Amino acid sequence: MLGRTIRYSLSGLAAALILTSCAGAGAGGAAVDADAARAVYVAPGEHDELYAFMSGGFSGNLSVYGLPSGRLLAQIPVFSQYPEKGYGYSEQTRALLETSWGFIPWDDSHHPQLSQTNGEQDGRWLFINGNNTPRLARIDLTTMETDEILELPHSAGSHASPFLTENTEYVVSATRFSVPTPQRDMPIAEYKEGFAGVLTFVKVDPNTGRMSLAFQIKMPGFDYDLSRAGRGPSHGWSFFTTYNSEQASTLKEIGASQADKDYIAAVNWQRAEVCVADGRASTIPARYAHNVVDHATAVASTRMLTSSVMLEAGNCPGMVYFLPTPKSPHGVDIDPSGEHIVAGGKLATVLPVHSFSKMLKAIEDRALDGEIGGIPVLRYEATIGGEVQNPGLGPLHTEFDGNGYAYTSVFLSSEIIKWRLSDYTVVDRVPTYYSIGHLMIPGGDTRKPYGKYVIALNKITKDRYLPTGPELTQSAQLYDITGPTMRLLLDFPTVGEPHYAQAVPASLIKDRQVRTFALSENKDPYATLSEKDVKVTRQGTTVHVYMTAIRSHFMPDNIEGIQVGDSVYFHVTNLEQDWDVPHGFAMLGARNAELLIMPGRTRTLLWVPTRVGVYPFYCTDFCSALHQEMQGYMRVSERGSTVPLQWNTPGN
Ligand code: K7E
Ligand code: CUA
Repeated sequence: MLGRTIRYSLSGLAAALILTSCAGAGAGGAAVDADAARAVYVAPGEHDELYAFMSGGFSGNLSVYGLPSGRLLAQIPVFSQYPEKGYGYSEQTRALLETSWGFIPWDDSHHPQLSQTNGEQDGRWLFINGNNTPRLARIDLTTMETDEILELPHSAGSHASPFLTENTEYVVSATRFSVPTPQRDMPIAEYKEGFAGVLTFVKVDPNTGRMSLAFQIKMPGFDYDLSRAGRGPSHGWSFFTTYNSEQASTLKEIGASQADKDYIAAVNWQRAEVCVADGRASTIPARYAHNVVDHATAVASTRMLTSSVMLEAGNCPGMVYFLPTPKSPHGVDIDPSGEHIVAGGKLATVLPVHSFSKMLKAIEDRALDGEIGGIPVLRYEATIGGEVQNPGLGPLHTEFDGNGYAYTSVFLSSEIIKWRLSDYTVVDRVPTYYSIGHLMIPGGDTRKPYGKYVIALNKITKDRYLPTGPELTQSAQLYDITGPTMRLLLDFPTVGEPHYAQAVPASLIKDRQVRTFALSENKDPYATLSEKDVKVTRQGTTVHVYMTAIRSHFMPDNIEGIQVGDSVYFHVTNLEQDWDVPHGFAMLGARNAELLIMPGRTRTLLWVPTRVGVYPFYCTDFCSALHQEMQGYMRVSERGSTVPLQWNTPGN
């Protein structure tokens, strides 16, 4: 009787708990405490504390959020055409998407990386990889625009990318898929003999940020998944995870999961520099595009490059070592001190942490376990610092709070674990909703983490948001990490799949935001700096319209004498010199996009009229009370028509 009473009341308590959590947090079910709302509330008119740059995954772009509010502030187009801004459509930006394969309007971006000086964020640039057609992009954080894209030759899936060294000496990239190197027609079954993985070191100019391919390292035909560079004592080294060290060429799901251990490749890039200088590398043919924006004209152009410097891993003793690591590791992350090398062994039962100082000792002591392709394999026991027990199922990525703790995302068991670096002990764990991939602590990959929050970047949201057809939004979750236990504060949706993200204190970049471009410094070859200089010219079937835009008119507004089949280039200069007054330009029937022209800039749209008639163009961005009047007409006549070329300006 007594037992029964207890049982009833226990089940009653359980029911109450379920009801409470349902009522508190919707069908997803996580309880959020009453103070959570206050912790993320940014009052109207106030600014967020941090900028977060979130990878857009297969959208190919980047989105900018404010934290802690989770408000979406901007989308920065990078690898994908973006009609809202005319990016990749306007004549000035198309060249950014050129590759050795031609114009490619899409990619899959994974890892944003903020530039660093002395291992700390310096707020200058952000780099991000294109995974599919291997590319690296650099975004200027004063304009939040893509400034440069460099294609990577001899690479196939630049996933371990772009992980930069602590003074941004290099952005480093490794191929995920090994391929025949150099490329050639060969049987796939001969993978082991003919396929290789290539690591790429791209030099960054410390003043301009401009990238140039310094050298590449040819490695055994494994899959190279992720990377981080050392810092402090481990500065000068880069670490790469590998899987498929079995070198299976088919059915990889099984074939690449056979061995107990794969490897972390530890690469001494300062040693590589010496070998390259000593002539141990060879210059080999390559084809890759380098696209840069000229800052005077704001016009992008492409240069095709034809060679790269390749170093065979086995041809530079002391440059590369393999650290056996269980099992099919995904992320590799280095703690703020530069000593701990954490591998996210996605099929491992423990979370292995190598010690950098033990690694150096193992190299000195020749504590070897054979070699692969001339690369020494160090003994696991000689390099391992410790193993985190009971890390959950499928640990992937680790970030650090700067207070002696590490935070690891765990995919299969959908959780974040917090563990102590000093004794590898798990001290806290929280569920994530659901299937977390990367996680991010502001500055959590630097010498000086900003800490305060950890953000879970989740693959699946199931029931956490209103349903939107067969595809549900991807999602981020914000947790407070200032106390001994992690505390969920907020869910917010993301654009595309958020692989990785980085966040920076707003104070580091907000006062350096460009507000307008000086009209007097506009060196676009088709710029029109004053309304009195507008004109329309014809050379054969090519028509150039030199047009200006200012509240609330285009000059000229009406143009006649255009013929079917002409190539009409609208070169529209925005004469405004006020912050946040872009004008848009859209032409009926243009098989293109709009232009969105920032103050002081010139952008060009190509229109090829296909039918006779009179067609309007108009401003798309609501710029003033008379925005709706910001419009004009194009008169299109038959080819060969005698209608003279004329345009309308006041008093004309
Ligand atoms: Cu783990 Cu592409 Cu960095 Cu996604 S990757 S999760
Ligand atoms: Cu200009 Cu609306």
